[in-house]
Amino acid sequence: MMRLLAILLLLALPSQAWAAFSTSDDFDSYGTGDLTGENGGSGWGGAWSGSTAYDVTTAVSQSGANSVIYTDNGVEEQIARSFTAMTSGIISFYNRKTVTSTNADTPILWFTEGATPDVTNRVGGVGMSGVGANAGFFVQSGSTESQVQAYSANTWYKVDIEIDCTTDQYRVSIDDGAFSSWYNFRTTETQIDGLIFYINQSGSTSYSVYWDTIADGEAVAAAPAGTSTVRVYQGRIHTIQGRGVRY
Ligand SMILES: [Ca+2]
Ligand SMILES: [Ca+2]
Repeated sequence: MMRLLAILLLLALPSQAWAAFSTSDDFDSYGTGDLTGENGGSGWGGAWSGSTAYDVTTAVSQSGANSVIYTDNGVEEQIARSFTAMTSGIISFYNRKTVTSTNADTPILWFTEGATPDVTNRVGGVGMSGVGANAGFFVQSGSTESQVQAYSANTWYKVDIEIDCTTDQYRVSIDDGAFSSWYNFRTTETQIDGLIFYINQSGSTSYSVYWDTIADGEAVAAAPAGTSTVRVYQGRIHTIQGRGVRY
């Protein structure tokens, strides 16, 4: 009886408490030009909103014909979008930069919490930097930065950000590699509900940065040769957690 009661209690937990990232956009339904105002994909709470320096382009793409390009213009700026709130799960996207220079601006994908996603309510994020000891993909929590791994110019990388609002931490995997250590959110949060493509204006070298294929990391995680068992195992754990079973 106790076991039955426990199962019934678990089934009765509100699904919102276990909500995962269930949002996607491949930018392929848009015309070229300004991204701001575009409202495709699924799982979002409104259109892309922000700087007209972010454009849909066919120059290079990771999926379909289109990606998003930002070309350096020496200004700190952002474009943002709200999505259906998540409490745990994996935000997956692809990122690419034309230079590794120490003197180029730093693009960062921030995840946020708040009615309007903005750099002021950033919670954590992953950037591509050429600066100092943290050159490469790096995570940022407040003013603390830690390198995840180096990157090569003009190469698409898959970035997975695993969110955990129970511990107020996140971790990162590049190209389906091992996850980083867990890093603290800047602020404690009950949910995450927005993201930003952000440019931290810090250098003078001209460059471009691209983003493509935002998706649920659990749904799109391709199994690299020889490691399929690991990837399937991770996916199963998340599915089980989504049904409220504790370990
Ligand atoms: Ca534009
Ligand atoms: Ca695409």
